[in-house]
Order: sequence, then structure tokens, then C-alpha cells
Amino acid sequence: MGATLLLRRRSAGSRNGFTLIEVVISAVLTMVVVLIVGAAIDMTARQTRAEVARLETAATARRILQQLERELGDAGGDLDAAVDYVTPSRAAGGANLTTLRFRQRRALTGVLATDWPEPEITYALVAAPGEIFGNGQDDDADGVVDERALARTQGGTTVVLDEGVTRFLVNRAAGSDVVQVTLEVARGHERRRVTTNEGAAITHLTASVLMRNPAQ
Ligand SMILES: [Ca+2]
Ligand SMILES: [Ca+2]
Repeated sequence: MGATLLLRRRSAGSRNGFTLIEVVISAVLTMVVVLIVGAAIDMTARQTRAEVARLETAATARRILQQLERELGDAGGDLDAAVDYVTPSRAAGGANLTTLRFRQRRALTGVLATDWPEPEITYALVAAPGEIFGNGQDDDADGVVDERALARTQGGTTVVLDEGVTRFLVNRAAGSDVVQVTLEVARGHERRRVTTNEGAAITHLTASVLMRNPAQ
């Protein structure tokens, strides 16, 4: 009686339980599902990082260029004294420079010392920490090759405006009161060393600034 019951239980167990092959198949299927879900999460995270980087470059480039436009608009020289406080100057102009220097006009008295008391402002490309410029490599592994920092100096105080600038070019035609500035800000989002900047988020802006106080 007892043996018959045991056999019946075993028999019922083998019918309702899983064979080894079933266990292996379900394990493989579970693994496939986990991998697919993992890949989807990873792709979403990458897309989010890329979008955040894109928004950040756009906001940073816009902010820097707006400040520069505001300041440069008040720059120029003194008409009567024939002094030009802007480099590149109106007389000589300049092409593809990476430094821009100027003074702003603060008053309209016609007196040099009163009208132009402000210290010189400089926007310049400088070295970015950890990155060696010009070697074609992403030395600091931030996902951007050969980026530099854009620094603003006024009265001996230097503030780094951004550490991911891939282009800052100043152009002025000789005799022109317009200075053209091109700014390119980049952010890597792959979290790895890269060999080109194609995968980085990049915002490229150009502004033509008409100076209100041109030296002539
Ligand atoms: Ca870099
Ligand atoms: Ca480099």
C-alpha cells in the first residue's frame, strides 16, 4: 500500500515537473530577455547622456557668446585721440585669431581717461587641464579630442568660461567696425577615450558684433 502510493507520487511528479532540457531552455530564454532589457536600458541611458550633452553645449555656447557680444558692443577706441583699444584693430584687421582684446567705453565726456577707465578684457583660448592640444588624442579621456579652455581675463582676474571649447576664432576685416566671432563648444558623452570628435555633442555659433564706438 505504502509502496504503491510512493510510485504514484513519483509518477505524478515526473508528469508535472521539468525535465533538464526544459530547465536549460527556460534559463536561456530568461538570459536572452535579460540581455535585451539590459541593452534597451543601456541605449536609453546613452541617448539621455547624448541629449544632456547636446543641451549643455548649446546653453554654454549661447551664454558665452551673449556675454561677449554685450561686452564687445561697447568696445572700440577714442575718436579724437585716434586710440584703438581693440585687437584685432580697425586699421590692421585680423584673420582666425584665438585671442580678442578690447576696452569698453563707460562715459561720453570726450576725455580719454574718463571715457575709457575700464581695464582691458581678454577672451582667449588657453590649455584645458589634462588635455594636450594638437596631438590628435583625447588625453584626458573626456570624449573630446584636443579641446581647449576659453578664458576671460579682466583686471588681472581670469575666469575659465568653459573647458570644452574646440574652436574660438576672431575675424575682422581691415577698416571694418564689425568683429566676427566663431565659437564651438563640445561635450563627450561616451565615457571613454575617443579618436575623433564625431561622436561628441557640438554646438557651433557665429556672431557678428558691430562695435558702437569704433576708432577712426
Ligand atoms: Ca579631451
Ligand atoms: Ca589632445
